[in-house]
Amino acid sequence: MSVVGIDVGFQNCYIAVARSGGIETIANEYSDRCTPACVSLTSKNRMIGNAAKSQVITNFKNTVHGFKKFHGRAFDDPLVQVEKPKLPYSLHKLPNGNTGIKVRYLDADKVFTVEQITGMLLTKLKETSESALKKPVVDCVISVPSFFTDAERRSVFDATQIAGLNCLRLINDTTAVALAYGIYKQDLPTPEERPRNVVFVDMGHSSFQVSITAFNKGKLKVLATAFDLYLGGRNFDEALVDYFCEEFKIKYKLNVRDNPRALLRLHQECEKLKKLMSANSSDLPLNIECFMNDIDVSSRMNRGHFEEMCAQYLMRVEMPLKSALEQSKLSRDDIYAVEIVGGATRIPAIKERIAKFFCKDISTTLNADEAVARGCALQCAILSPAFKVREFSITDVVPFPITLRWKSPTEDGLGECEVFSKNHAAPFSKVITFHKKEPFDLEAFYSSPQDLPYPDHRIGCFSVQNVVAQPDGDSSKVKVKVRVNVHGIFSVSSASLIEKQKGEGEDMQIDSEPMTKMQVDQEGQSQGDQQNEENSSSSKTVFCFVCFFGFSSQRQMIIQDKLVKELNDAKNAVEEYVYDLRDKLCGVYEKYITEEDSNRLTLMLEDTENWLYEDGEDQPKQVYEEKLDALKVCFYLY
Ligand code: ATP
Ligand code: K
Ligand code: MG
Repeated sequence: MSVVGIDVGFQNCYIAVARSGGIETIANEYSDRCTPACVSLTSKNRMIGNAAKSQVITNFKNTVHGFKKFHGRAFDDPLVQVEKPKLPYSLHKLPNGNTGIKVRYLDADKVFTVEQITGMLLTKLKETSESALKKPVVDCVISVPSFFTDAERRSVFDATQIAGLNCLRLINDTTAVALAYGIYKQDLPTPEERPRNVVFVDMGHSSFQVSITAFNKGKLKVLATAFDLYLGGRNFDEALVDYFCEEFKIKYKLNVRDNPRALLRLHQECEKLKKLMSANSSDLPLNIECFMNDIDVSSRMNRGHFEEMCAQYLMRVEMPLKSALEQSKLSRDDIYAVEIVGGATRIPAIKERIAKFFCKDISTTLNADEAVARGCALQCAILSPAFKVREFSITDVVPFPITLRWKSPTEDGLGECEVFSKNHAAPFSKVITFHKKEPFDLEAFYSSPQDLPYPDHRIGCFSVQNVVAQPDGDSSKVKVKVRVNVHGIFSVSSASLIEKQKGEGEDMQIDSEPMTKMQVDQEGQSQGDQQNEENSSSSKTVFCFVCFFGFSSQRQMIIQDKLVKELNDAKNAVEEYVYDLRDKLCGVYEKYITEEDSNRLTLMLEDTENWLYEDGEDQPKQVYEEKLDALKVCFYLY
């Protein structure tokens, strides 16, 4: 079993693995610990990572980067439409509405899904880890931004499957960082003492994330998260690009924006200049030879001027910090440390803003580039039975509140209830009891669309089937288990009908409006998949069909395929039983059974067979299972 953690960044990916010496980040074949999130398709092959990055300018139409935010997004999504004009490659609307990436590959036009592109990238990262570990890599933990919604998480998860990885957990970036921070700390307060509260700030290339986490010995609990989805290192590059485009228009009469290659080159040079300015406050040169139309260009920039240009971005640093602090209900004095990671936190003005807000020096005890990957590997080590690591419990939060709405075809019981509030502990399972006489549908959606960084607030629709009234006409109790799983994804995991016990009864069914009544049992935190259900004699699992809203992903197809397969298996089992028993009645059983019984059984088998082609043609799985059980019982009675 492999222990691997992967930080899939918008720009940069890192891998950490567990080896005998502990957790370490590993280098790729270019001796680089950073693998660019870049895929380049050519007429002969595909290149991924460093090799692809070197093609960004020469093969700009077919070199794909900056695609992380397209996960789970429709082509018409406002975010996609904002990104589209900035990309050197083309986007394409897929038949299902998703964002496709259009390239020329092996001399043919090809449209890839974002899952396929990330799948290619992950395949590369998998190979890199395999060559470091010298064994196959399957199990891993992968980071996602804490603000990713279900659709985005499911899409990333699909990409891991395309790459042949078994993702044990999609962990939030800042939670991975918190784990990397806390697990080796020897001096954390005991569980009885007041926790140590630490702020984690991660500014990468594309976004800005903040979390406040409480630590005690052996555990961490995220208290709050906040973010700016559109604030990252690339905004600072773009500010410089804008500035020089204007300058070169006047100074050299060049229209840089009309020339994709020149624009990409300017981007690269501006990013270098930005990094230099982090270490150097003096005037710095920008020189690009043969930039456009054989013209060499040159200019200068310094940190002071740069900060003025970027004032609008620097201003936005405070908001998420403030939001996280307010949500955590802590005061500045309760904060033990402010730890920063992510490449863009190296910009001095950003560090200053963060320090100023918390009235505290900021700490850089973690490796800014590798902390996320290390945290992922640590989580993988904790989940892996093959690796010994200190026990450390992680409680994350639900970033966006989730509401469940239910309705039935004829009963007028329409209702809704917020099942997971903002910052509710996750992963977490709850059992909800409904009183119903017929099948019903559950719709899950994010409660506050206005706070959601995603255009569709629907999560999924779940239909609870085969619900019937009790023999005495009363409503049946249906227990539905809902959860936010380890990946931060919501689901309805099971539904069971509780059959009324003799003697039990009247007083628990007194509710006059049975169908609208709903009760939520907190089942406590469940890190794994604990299935400690009802005293099983009285409960029966009812068929629950699942459908996701939003953008059909491979996962949805996998789930549907699985349901269809289970259904077919159940139906085939009935058919096989019929044929098998018929053979045996004329064979091995012949001499043990009277002719009369044999005829009766044969008749029963014939009935069943006819049923399978008529009424039984298209039934829920459970009906076939019951039919099979009934057949078996009939046979044993003889
Ligand atoms: P995201 O977290 O948004 O998915 P990422 O994880 O790929 O993106 P990081 O690798 O954390 O991003 O950071 C990359 C960004 O940090 C780039 O914008 C890069 O230019 C910037 N950066 C790196 N070093 C410096 C530096 N010394 N000064 C300023 N910016 C820097
Ligand atoms: K990264
Ligand atoms: Mg990052």
